[in-house]
Amino acid sequence: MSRPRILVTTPIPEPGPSLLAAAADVTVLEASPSYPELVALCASGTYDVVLTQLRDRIDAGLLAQATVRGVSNFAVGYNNIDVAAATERGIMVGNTPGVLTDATADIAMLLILGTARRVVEADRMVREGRFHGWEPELMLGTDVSGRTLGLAGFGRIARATAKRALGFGMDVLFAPRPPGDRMVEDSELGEFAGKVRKVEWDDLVASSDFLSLHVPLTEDTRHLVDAGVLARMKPSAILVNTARGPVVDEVALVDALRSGRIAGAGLDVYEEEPRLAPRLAELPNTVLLPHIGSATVSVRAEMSRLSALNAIAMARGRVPDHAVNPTAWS
Ligand code: 8YV
Repeated sequence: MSRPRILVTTPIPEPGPSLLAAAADVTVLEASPSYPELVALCASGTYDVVLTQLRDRIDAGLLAQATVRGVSNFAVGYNNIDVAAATERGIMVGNTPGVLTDATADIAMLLILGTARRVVEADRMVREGRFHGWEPELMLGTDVSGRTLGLAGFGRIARATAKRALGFGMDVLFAPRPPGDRMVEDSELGEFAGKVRKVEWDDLVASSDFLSLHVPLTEDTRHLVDAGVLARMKPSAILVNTARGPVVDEVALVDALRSGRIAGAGLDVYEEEPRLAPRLAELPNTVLLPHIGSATVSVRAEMSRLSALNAIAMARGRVPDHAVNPTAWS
């Protein structure tokens, strides 16, 4: 039997490359393909499976021409893929859930602490030689303990963030997947029963000192945080986004930060990565990270392993362990 052929759109860390090479003929692109290049590669009839990154747009147009039988995304999120169109075309989609939960929650907590305690401004002051000695009112920030953290969504990463925040003495509220997706029953709270409180999305917006976003990007959550939501937040509130940039209207966010409508923002993701909304980078009351939620050596190795195993399973005609649309071939 001939070996399956797998296309990898971007070099990934080990162990993925070794696993793939042992099971298939592998082509790794050196530079991320443009959309037309990706369409041509996926439609070439050369590959059984393509291993993609978030920036690879796998939309209905590409899928309509694709000859691959599977797409293995190197990410837990798959908003870059039109899963409904993939399912319709009998193309399986895989992702990498679970392995980046703690690392991403660490970044959410880091952004909460970093914005509250003005870490970027403070660091810059020291580096620029503007620290002239201790002063009673130097770089005063906001307390975290005793403050309210509102979690938009209560999935894996939100729960891991709740765990950390409870350790810091925060009051934790959540609204299950706003606006109005499935409810989380009290019986599903597990270790969080009696420790976190479920509220409606509007309450969450109005009562949070820190509002942290943990929803997938869908048509329902695009611009979930818009000018109206920003206007209903406390003026002292800080917005944290480790989910997906387009969940926030970034232009409205810049306006709200510039006018003091809200106090600050900690962002790991942007609406049009890697571009930032005009003037965002000038604002002192922000901590801005380059989408590093999952960026630890061990997490990226696990993502590599899972995405490679998903790709190999699909190339062999088996439903992978982490299939987003397991019924695609039925
Ligand atoms: C990845 C992520 O770094 O897994 C996700 O959904 O956002 C990040 O962990 C990114 O998607 C790489 O493609």
